[in-house]
Amino acid sequence: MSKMCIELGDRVALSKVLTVVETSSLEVLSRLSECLVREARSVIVGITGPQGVGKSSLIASLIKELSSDGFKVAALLVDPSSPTTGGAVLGNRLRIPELPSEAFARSVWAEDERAIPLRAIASLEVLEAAGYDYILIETPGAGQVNTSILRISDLVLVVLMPFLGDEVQVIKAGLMEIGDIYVVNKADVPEADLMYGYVRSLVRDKPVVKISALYRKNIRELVEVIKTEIGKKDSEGRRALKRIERRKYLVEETLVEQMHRILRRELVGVREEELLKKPDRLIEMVRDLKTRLANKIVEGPVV
Ligand SMILES: Nc1nc2c(ncn2[C@@H]2O[C@H](COP(=O)(O)OP(=O)(O)O)[C@@H](O)[C@H]2O)c(=O)[nH]1
Ligand SMILES: [Mg+2]
Repeated sequence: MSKMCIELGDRVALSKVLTVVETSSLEVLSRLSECLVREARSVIVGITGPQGVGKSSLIASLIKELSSDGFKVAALLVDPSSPTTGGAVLGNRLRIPELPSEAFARSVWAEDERAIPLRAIASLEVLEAAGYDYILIETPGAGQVNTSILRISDLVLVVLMPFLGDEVQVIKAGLMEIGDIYVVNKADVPEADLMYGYVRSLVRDKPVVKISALYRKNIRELVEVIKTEIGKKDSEGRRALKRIERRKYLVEETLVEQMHRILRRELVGVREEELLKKPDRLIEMVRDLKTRLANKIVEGPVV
């Protein structure tokens, strides 16, 4: 095994590799190709839900519980806040105190809260190569439901809590379709029972688990439900299919990112007075940009 592959076993070295992967995803993955695994090794659990419901706290609890079972656990916290302020990034990291020695956690900045960034998907491949049994990935689910979590996760946990107010509309609008397991957090609050009943009535055929991430109540029960649901997915061959879907997403996002970059550069060259003319001129402009974009893609580097 090459030095690079062995280094993935060291948390500090792994962080450095991930930093490089985040800036130049596919290229670095190709350099890592001998470490990447052919068979699915990691169970990827997506954890989504509105801001403040306790997703990060739940991840901290799950890391502890799964680690005590002897599993190697990694967590990726996708964070839509600005990378320049750094506040939330650090905040997310700090909420996981006393990380077990075998576990790993990292924040990934996302410019768009509706999509999972390419750098996070590429990081999943590296974490799988590093031998993690479980990779927990937190994505924000506020406002718009982030359905890209479905494309990359073997299992999706939707986290809710009492007193969601207006967000109940969001839940009705889409969150109730994307989850494999529903988690009602903050069970220490009396009103949690009401929320639990409500969620139960909305998702009749899916498991609903009431927990307290902060006080670590019912985490063991949740872990058992996760294992049962993963077992079902495995027996139906769904995890293998999900892995294919994940790799498609990786290829797709690489191209989308590249096209965006080129397009933004090309648009700088568009004369402003052209944009002030009648809108039928825009069709010509789009046609022209399309040709230029295609040429740039053909001439440019592969990734
Ligand atoms: N009462 C109570 N508060 C909790 C529980 N879990 C998390 N919280 C609190 O809820 C707030 C938001 O938690 P966080 O994990 O950052 O939520 P996220 O935005 O969904 O990641 C924090 O102040 C947590 O301490 C719980 O089980 N009970
Ligand atoms: Mg969080």
